Amino acid sequence: PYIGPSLMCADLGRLSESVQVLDQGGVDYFHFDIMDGRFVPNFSMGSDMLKSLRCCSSKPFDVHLMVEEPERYIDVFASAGADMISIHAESRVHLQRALQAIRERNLKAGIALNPSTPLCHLDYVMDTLDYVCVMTVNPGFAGQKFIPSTLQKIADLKAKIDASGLDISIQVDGNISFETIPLVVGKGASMLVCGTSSLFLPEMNLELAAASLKKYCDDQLI
Ligand code: S6P
Ligand code: MG
Repeated sequence: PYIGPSLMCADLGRLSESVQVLDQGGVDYFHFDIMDGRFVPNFSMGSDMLKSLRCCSSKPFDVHLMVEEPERYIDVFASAGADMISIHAESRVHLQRALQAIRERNLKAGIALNPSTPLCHLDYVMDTLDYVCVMTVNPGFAGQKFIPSTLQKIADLKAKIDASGLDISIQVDGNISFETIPLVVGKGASMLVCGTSSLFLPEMNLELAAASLKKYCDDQLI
């Protein structure tokens, strides 16, 4: 599975240093959580932060828009240096138009789904979709508990993608830990969002944490 550090969980005062350490440590992409205080009751990062970190890594920058009216922000994140953007199906959005707008900027287009949102929201837009971000916690905060019913959802999504014959990746976001990684990967997830549960650990420096997570993921037989 691919490792994507959730940068809102990093030491925000030393963000560029953390990105460099993680880049060298062999992570596969970087996950940026964007919140507007409306779609979720919190704030996190913005496009200027992404832009100023662009020089620290050439790995893909993945933007998770937890905002109402995400279409308004596609251009600003595309110009800042995003490579992939996911929008929430539950936000105020014309899904197909937004996905198409992301792809027209030559970025990968994703849909994020809250834990209770059914997969039928993907119907009719599968052909304009590169990845699905399955939220395994309710969005808005790091450090929450894994919601077990999302495991069946990942399995159902994998079956749906396989039946479509399309090339769509499954990303999982929320309490992705050494305990939950084998479970989600076993159900078909290939992109992990790694936050306080697996990578940004108070008792371990980032270099060591990245190395042990990478070893753990490389050793996964599934
Ligand atoms: C939360 C956000 C996530 C978190 C990540 C935190 O709304 O979308 O990307 O940053 O899930 O990871 P953890 O391990 O603290 O749950
Ligand atoms: Mg996220």
